[in-house]
Amino acid sequence: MLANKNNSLCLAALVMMACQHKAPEKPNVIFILADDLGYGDLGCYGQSLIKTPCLDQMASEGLRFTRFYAGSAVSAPSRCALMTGKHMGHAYIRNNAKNVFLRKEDTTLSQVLQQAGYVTGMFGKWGLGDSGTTGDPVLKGWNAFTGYTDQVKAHFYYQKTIDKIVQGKTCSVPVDSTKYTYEIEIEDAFRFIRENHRNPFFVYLATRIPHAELIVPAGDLKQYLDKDGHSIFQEVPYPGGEFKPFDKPYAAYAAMITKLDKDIGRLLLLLKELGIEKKTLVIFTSDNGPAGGYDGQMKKYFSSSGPLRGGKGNLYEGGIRVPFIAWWPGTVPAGKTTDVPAAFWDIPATLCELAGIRTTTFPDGISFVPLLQGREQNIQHPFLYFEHAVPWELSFMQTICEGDWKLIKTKRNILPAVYELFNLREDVSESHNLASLYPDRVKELEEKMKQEHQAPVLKVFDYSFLPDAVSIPRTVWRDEKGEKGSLTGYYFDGKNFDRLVYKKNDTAFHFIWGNGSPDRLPADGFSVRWKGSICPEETGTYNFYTAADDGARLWINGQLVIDDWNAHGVEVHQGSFLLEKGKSYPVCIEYLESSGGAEFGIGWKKKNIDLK
Ligand SMILES: [Ca+2]
Ligand SMILES: [Ca+2]
Ligand SMILES: [Ca+2]
Repeated sequence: MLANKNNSLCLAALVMMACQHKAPEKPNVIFILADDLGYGDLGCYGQSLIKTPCLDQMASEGLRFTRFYAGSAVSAPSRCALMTGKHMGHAYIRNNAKNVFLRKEDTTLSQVLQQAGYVTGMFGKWGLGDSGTTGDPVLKGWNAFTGYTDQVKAHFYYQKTIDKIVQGKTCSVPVDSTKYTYEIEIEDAFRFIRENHRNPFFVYLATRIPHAELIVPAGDLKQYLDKDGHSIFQEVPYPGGEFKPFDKPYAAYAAMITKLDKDIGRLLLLLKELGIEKKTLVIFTSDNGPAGGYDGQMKKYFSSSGPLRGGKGNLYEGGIRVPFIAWWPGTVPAGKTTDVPAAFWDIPATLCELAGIRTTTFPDGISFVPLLQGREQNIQHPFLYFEHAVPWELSFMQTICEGDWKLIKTKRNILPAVYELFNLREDVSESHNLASLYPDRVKELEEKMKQEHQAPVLKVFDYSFLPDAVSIPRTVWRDEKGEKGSLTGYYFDGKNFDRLVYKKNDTAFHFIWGNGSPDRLPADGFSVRWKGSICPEETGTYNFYTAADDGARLWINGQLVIDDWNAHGVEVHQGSFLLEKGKSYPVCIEYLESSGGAEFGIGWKKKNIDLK
C-alpha cells in the first residue's frame, strides 16, 4: 500500500514535471506593416500634429525600438527581406519592378510557420507575386488572404474588386465600390482572428494605409477639419495625375494614420476579449520611410522622418529606419526602449525561435527573442548592409552601418562614386560627411560592402554596368575660336535645334536639370549643341560615355562615336576613339530633351592598352 501510494505520488510528480518541461505553447503573431509611414509619424516617436493615441499606448505597454531598419527603402524589396529573411545584398527582389515575383525556391516565413502548424492569414498588400505566378499567396504559405497582390493596384482605395483566396485559389472578387477597401481587409483580419483564436495563428496585416492615394472616408477626415470644413493644416492641394485631384491631402494623410491607429486599438481590445493577449505577440512597423505626399514635401511639414535625413527611396536613415513596437503583455517588457540595431531580415529568425522551429532557411537573420523577453541581446549583427537603386536616374546607393558608423556610397550614371561617412551617435541627421577625415574607415567599410553584395539574379537589379568614368578635364577642350578650357554651347528652343535662344561657353558637362531646364529654355522640348575641339594630353584609345535623359550624340573628327538620338529616361551609351597627344580633333556634342526629367553628362575612361 505504502509503496503503491509512493508510486502514485511519484507518477503525479513526474506528470507535473513533464507538464512543466513540455515545449512552450506556440504564441500567436500579428505583424502589422504600415505602408510608407515614417519614423517620426507616431506620437511615441515625436509626432505632434498627427494623433496616434492607441499606438502610443501600445508602446507604453511594450518595447519600442529606436534603431529598427526596414528591409529596403521601397515596398517590394523591403517585403521580400521580411518574408525571405535576406538582406538586400542577397535578396532576389531588390527594387520595385514590373512582373518580378518570388520564385519557387524563395521560401517565406509564412510557408515555414504554416508547415509548423500555424494558420496563416494576410490582409492588405502582398506585392511579391500575382495569382498564377510562382509568388502567388496560395503558394507562399497563406491560408487566407484579402487585399491586393499587385502593388500598383494597391494604391487605390475605392475599387470594384479585391483579391482573395477562395477555395484554395487567389482570385479577384467584386466588392461594393463605395466602400473603403482598407476596411474590408481589416474586417476580414478581425474575422480571421476570431475564427482561429484557438489555433496558433500568424496574421500579416500589411495595411496599405497611409500610402497614396491620399484619401479617407469623410468620417475619418473630419477630425482634421475645422468647423467650416477647412483643413487645419497648411495644405498644398493636389491638382490630380495618377489620382483624382484633392484639396486636402495633408489632412487625409493624418487621418489615414489616425484611422489605422484606432483599428490597432480595437485589435488589442479584441485580443483581450478573446483572452489571448498573453499568448499573442503584436508587432507594429512600416515598410520604408515616408514618401512625403504627392509633392514629396509633406514629410517636412509633419516631420515624418523625425530627426532623420531623407525618406522613401534613399538610404539615409529616414528612408530605412522605421518605428517598431513589440507588444505582448507578460512577456515583452512594458514601457522600455532599445537601441539595439535590428532589421526586417531578423523577423523570420525571431518568429521561428518563438515558434520552436529550428531552420537554416533564414541565415542572414539574428533572432531578437532575448530583447522581446527583456533579456540582454548578446548576439548582434556586426553590421547591416543595404543597397537601393533609382532606375530612372541610374543611381545606385549602398550603405553599411557598423556600430555608430555609417558609410553611404552613391554611384550616379557615369559620375565617379560619392562617399559619405557619418557618425550616427553624434550626427543622427547625417549632416556632417566625415569621409575625407577617415579614409581608412571608408576603405574598410567599402570592402565589407563589396563582400555583402552578391550579383543579383535579375538583370533589372544589376547596376554593375555603370562605368567609373571621370569628367573630361577642361584643359583638353578648345572652343570654336581655339581658346583653351571650354566648348562653345548653343542653346535651342525645340527638340531639333529649331530656334537658337543664346550661345555661351561651358567648361564642364554634367547637368541635372530634373524638371527644370537651362536658363530661358522651356522645361520640355529643347536641345543643346556644343562645338569646338579636343586636344588630349596623352595618346590612347578613350572610351567616351554619355548619360542622357533624353538623347545624346557625339562626333569626333567628323565621325559619329555615340548615336543615341531617342526619347527615353536616362541611359548610358558609349563609344571609343583613338586620340593622339598634342593633336586637335573637331568635336560636336548634342543633347536632346523631349519631356519629363532632363539631365546630361559626358565622361571618359582611357583604355589600358595605349597605341603609341
Ligand atoms: Ca512602401
Ligand atoms: Ca523636361
Ligand atoms: Ca526627358
